[in-house]
Amino acid sequence: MMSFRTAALGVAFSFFFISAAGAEDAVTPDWSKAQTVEVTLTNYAFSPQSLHLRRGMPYRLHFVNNGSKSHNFDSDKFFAAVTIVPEDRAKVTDGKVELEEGQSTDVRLIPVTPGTYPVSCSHFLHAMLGMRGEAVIE
Ligand SMILES: [Cu+2]
Repeated sequence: MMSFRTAALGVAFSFFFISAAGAEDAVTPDWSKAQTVEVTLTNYAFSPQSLHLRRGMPYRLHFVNNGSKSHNFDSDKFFAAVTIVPEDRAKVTDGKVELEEGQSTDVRLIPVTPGTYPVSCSHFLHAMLGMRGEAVIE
């Protein structure tokens, strides 16, 4: 038979887990409800050229390289102004999302600091040929 002490501990643990789960819900956004925004890279343009995001909202940025060579979405200032989910952080290196021809990837993030951040492709001459844009956090 369960002692009073064991039963009391069980109740205490139940409360602990319920409150822990509640706290988790409060700080973790529901990524299944994140808005997907497609960002397409081609030779030699970004679409949209001006990416508009709202501060505090969860987004899934879907980067697609439809060009015939490697491109990247290079904006260290933009990536410094957002919080990226830990699982997706490795997809951004040195402030860039690098994509081979035909490759795509998702980066889930929450914009934090409002501002207008320049975006470019850092491959040789690509910015000059038109791969320039901006990311705006409102
Ligand atoms: Cu490029």
